[in-house]
Amino acid sequence: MYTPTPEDRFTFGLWTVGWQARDPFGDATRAPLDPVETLHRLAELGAYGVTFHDDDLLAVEPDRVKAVERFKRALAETGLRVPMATTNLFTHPVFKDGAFTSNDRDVRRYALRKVIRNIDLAAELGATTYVCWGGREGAESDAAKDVRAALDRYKEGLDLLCQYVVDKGYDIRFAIEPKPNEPRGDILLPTIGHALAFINGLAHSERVGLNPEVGHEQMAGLNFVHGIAQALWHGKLFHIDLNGQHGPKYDQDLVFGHGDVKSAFFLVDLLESGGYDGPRHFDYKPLRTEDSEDVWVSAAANMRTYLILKEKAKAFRADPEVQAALDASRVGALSQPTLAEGENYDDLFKDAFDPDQAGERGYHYSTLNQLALEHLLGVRGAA
Ligand code: GLT
Ligand code: MN
Ligand code: MN
Repeated sequence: MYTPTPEDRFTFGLWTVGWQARDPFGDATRAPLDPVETLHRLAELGAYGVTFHDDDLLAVEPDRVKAVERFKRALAETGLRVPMATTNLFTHPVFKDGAFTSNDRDVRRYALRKVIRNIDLAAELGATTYVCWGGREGAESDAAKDVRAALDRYKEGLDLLCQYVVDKGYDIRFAIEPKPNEPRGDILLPTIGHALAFINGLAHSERVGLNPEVGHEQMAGLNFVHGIAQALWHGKLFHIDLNGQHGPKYDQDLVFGHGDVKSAFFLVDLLESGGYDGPRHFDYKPLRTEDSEDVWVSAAANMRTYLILKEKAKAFRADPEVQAALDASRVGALSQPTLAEGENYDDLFKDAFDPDQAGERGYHYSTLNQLALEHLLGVRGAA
């Protein structure tokens, strides 16, 4: 019943299951993973597709032409799709001060060439989303970076890349992935809100949206569900990175639902009802303690958890007690415009209203919250 199928549109980055678990304090604990094996294992588990950075393809085959050929063959064998691709602009030392916003102009030009080369492959493989995670775009000292100039260069880079896909006639949109810090002390476009504001100033703003990641907003103490709701409200939720995080600390990239499970529940509830029809993309890291077989156990856990939460959210919405509680809390009443058709501000003054009385009235949100929790804990019935 919780067995995923391609219709669920679950996707994984090659770099997720392929993470060798090298961290700042320790060496790799797992051998490199062949992307061809990844495709076969994910297809067996019921995934819909994979995503990749240009350099992920080189995990076991250093020759790019051969690596791409092997990858394409495995895609054909498994039927997996590539809805999204991205560029590694963070591992090589050349990007230590950033890519599009490095203080070194030659680095900025090299970064753009690296992206353009991989956009051609992304288009060939049918990807319609191109993610830009600017992990190295930032600084450790406020003296080191002229942030306004950096934003000019960030805009210049994205404007140029948009122009490139327009000129080539590619059906590709860009999705900026915000993150507050790590690996840089402070990263530019740190949250969904910063990125949304930045997108407004771009030459092709309609072609640029967001790829928010659960853990990245939660690292900043922000409410991910609210962030996603606002991204949807702006029509900018182009893609999503699902994972888990325990509050403000280093980026944990846990299995989806293995961090704040109540937030994961309301996120699935929103995604399933809020008009998002893109892939459900997992950007997690199998724990460093796990062996090469455990990797596939954790991959499957992401999808299973999503499907469980989807069922729980459906049951929550269908529960008559929940519906009565929603009415009692007047949740639906917020959708009614504050002024009636034909009214203007003068009409506001015609209301007979007692603020003291209204101030006494409860909203009964604890009841709603408890009902959600009980659905999650499995003590209330299925849909
Ligand atoms: C990197 C980062 C992720 C981004 C990937 C896309 S790379 O693993 O931690 O959050 O989504 O570049
Ligand atoms: Mn992350
Ligand atoms: Mn991510």
